[in-house]
Amino acid sequence: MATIFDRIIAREIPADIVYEDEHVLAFRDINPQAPVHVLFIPKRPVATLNDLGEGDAEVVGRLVIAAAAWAKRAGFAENGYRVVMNCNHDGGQTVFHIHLHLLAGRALAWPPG
Ligand code: IU
Repeated sequence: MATIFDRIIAREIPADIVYEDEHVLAFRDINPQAPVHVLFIPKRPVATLNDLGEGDAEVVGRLVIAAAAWAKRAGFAENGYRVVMNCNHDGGQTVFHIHLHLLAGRALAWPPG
C-alpha cells in the first residue's frame, strides 16, 4: 500500500531532503526527537522489517551506509549518534514504509522509552 513516503519520493508533497541517490532518499523528520533527526528510506517500498527477505540485504545495507556517511559529513562521527528502525505497534512504527531514523546533536538516553 502506498504511504506518505511514496508521495515524498515522487515529490508530490514537500520534504526537507538532505540526501538522495539511486536507491535511497533522506529527509528531515517533521517531528524531530533530537536536534538532528533524519529519516533514510529505500525508494523501493517495503512495509515493515517483517517483509524483508534474504534478497533485501542490499536495501537495508544501503540505508545504514548512507546514514553513516551522512552523519560523518554532518560532523557527528566523533560525538556519535543513533540509528533505529521501528517495527509494528510495539516498536512504535507509524509509517509502513521502512525507514532508518538518524538521531544526533545531543546525548541520547538508553534504554529508549
Ligand atoms: P515511525 O518509526 O514509523 O514511528 O516513524 C515515522 C516518522 O515519520 C515519525 O518520526 C514522523 O514524525 C515522521 N514523519 C515525517 O517526517 N513526515 C510525515 O509526513 C509523516 C511522518 I505522516
